[in-house]
Amino acid sequence: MLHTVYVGLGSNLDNPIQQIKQALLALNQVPQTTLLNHSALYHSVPLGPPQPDYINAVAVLCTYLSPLALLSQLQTIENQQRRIRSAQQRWGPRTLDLDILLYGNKQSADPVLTLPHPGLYQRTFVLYPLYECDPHLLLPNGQRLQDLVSACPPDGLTKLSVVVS
Ligand code: A4P
Ligand code: MG
Repeated sequence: MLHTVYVGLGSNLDNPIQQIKQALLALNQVPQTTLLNHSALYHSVPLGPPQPDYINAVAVLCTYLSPLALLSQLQTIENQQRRIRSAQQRWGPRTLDLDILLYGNKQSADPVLTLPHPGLYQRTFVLYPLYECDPHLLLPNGQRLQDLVSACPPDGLTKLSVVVS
């Protein structure tokens, strides 16, 4: 069955704009998956420990892959872009972070793949690019994305005019 998936992209190391562009190209190559659309790139101040500013975006995919198979594909892309995971530092800097924000209407509290992504509800750098992709989106719990956006002023977030072809 075909599922619509929203993926959050983030980078704050080694030329983040280039990292996000490269990740969008890689998402377009994932098997049994089509990249339908993506938001603009956004500059955002970091959430978490002091670290460089981020570039964030959201991509819309449709896929036949299961949630875990898609997660594995995303982690492969992170590794290809030399993502180094630090066991000590949560929310630390990274060349590329790919999070599954929404996988259809699936809801799961499994820590291996929590759906929707728990950070979705209050992070400006997720909500605004997601809203750009689908302003009428309803979350699996029935909440309107538009209401979350209205409750979350876009502090520290700047939409960039960089062209991603
Ligand atoms: N995992 C569980 N649910 C999911 C999901 N929905 N999508 C598991 C992807 N992965 C999910 O992830 C750790 C584990 O989470 C994975 O093995 C997977 O099984 P990770 O990518 O290795 O670690 P992480 O990204 O450091 O952890 P976390 O808690 O997901 O970090 P966040 O929440 O992604 O925060 N500030 C700005 N401005 N912009 C950012 O993008 N990002 C972070 C990272 C911090 N500050 C930021 C930004
Ligand atoms: Mg992550």
